[in-house]
Amino acid sequence: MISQYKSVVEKQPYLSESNNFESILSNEKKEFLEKNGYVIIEDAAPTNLCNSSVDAICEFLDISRIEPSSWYKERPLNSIGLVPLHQHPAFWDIRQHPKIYNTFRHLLDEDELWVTMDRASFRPPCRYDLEAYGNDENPMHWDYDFRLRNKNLYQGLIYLTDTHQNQGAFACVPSVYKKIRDGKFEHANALEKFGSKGLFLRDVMEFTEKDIITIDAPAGSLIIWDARLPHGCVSNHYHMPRFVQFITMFRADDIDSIPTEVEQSRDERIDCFMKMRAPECHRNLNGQLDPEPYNRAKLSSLGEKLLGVKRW
Ligand SMILES: O=C(O)CCC(=O)C(=O)O
Ligand SMILES: [Fe+2]
Repeated sequence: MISQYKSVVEKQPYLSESNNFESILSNEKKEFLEKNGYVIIEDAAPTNLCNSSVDAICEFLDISRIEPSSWYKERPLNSIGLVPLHQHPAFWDIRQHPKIYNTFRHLLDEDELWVTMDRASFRPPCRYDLEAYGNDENPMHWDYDFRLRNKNLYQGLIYLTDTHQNQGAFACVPSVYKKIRDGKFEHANALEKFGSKGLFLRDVMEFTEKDIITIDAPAGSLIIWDARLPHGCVSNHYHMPRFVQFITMFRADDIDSIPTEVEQSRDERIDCFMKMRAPECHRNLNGQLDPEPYNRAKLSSLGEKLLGVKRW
């Protein structure tokens, strides 16, 4: 399975766009994120790059984007649709896109960033006649123990196709985020149950569907959320699959800004990239190919810095 994919990104004029990042993540959007725990940035990733990432996922999973009979295998790789693919050049073309960088740059108020070499998600519509595909909900949870952190931590994903509210959309509980942010969370004691794999909201408090917001947005939208926001995704009851690429950025070489669970040294990052391997924290998933059998991405000057191979 050698990809025919050719990287489309040439050297990026990201510095000349640097004065313009206000238009990508406006101050209103930054305030919305602070107020609600999440924000949607439309048009962050161009449609052609999103389509290339969808193609990469389809090739990896051996499915067709439009042919429902190809979406359901005897057994899915896992129950929540994670696609263990990381170094595909299509993923890198989104990671090194100047708009995405400038969004995080404005958000974190920092020029020197590293990007995560994160995976993707494919979730076809639920099929109740197939036990393995009857429910693909990812229940509300936190991934990182935010009590251990003294800096804001943001997570993110990109909708690679238009995503309807019922289409396995990203979902979250802003009311809980607001209480945590304000130091008014009544169930703080129950957070003692936090483990290295995160914590489900249902193990901390009771809540109902009405507390959950589901986010529909067009292809190319970047959704960023604060790690204090309980989040997950609803089951896909639409007629089309959901395709997502996960992505976030951290301050380069700043251990405090990176959760220990996903922390990597500069050398480890470069090694993963050069050897086409998943970051260690994402290894050994069902269906993983190690190394990933694709051509290595062609990095722009920005991409080289976001990886760490070139110093900022
Ligand atoms: O798939 C989703 O929409 C949510 C994924 C999630 O929980 C995460 O990226 O931490
Ligand atoms: Fe999560």
